[in-house]
Amino acid sequence: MVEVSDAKIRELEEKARLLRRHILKMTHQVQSGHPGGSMSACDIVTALYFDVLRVDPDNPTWTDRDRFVLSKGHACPVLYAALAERGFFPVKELMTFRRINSRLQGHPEYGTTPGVENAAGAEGQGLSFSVGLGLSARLDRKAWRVYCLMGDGEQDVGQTWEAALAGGKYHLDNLTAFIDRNGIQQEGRTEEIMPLEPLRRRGGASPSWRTSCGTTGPRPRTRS
Ligand SMILES: Cc1ncc(C[n+]2csc(CCOP(=O)(O)OP(=O)(O)O)c2C)c(N)n1
Ligand SMILES: [Mg+2]
Repeated sequence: MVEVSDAKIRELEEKARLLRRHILKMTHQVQSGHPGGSMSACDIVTALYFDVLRVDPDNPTWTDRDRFVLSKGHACPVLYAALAERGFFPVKELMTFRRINSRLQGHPEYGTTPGVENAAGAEGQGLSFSVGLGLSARLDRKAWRVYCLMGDGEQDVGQTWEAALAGGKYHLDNLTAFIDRNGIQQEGRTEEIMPLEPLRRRGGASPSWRTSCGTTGPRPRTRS
């Protein structure tokens, strides 16, 4: 268990608020995109980019960087907002989101946007990609880690379970996977469309995965 100070938590909460503001502005100005799935992932992405990931905005392709794989690519506004605030490109570029010729397209493209590690849009592929990355780090005897963020509706894609089985089989202790359990997918509540519970017991589909559940979300600002 990693200890995080109260001051750091307050700093991260403030940063997450800032990212949420960016997400609203980006999707509102173009009247397009997925603000909901971006908002629900905001605390996870904030914690990763501002406390956990070893990345270098001045050298986005640094060989030894940690890799963040956004499997639910439609939530890229949160990724772009985090990358901009972390210094990978100018914050003002966020307002080009989903515009023609922008580097910030509606689904992330590898090689187009500094800091983006995978192409995504068709749900269900990110964990397989992450397993491959984890295996390659191990083969190269590298210490970098892989963090993969998936949606809960995305668990309906069978490929995620195949990837989880493979990750378990190979005991990939350099891979951390998140499922953003916001309870909703495009056409309704996850439990109505394809029930997932008990999700925790199914976690990783293999006993080799250590699983834990947490709650995220903005807390009301306290006056001091
Ligand atoms: C294979 C595939 N099928 C359908 C879609 C269309 N789609 C875009 S967003 C979305 C809902 C995803 O729900 P979830 O994974 O729970 O994401 P979140 O709630 O975090 O936005 C769907 C079905 C897609 N992108 N890929
Ligand atoms: Mg969802």
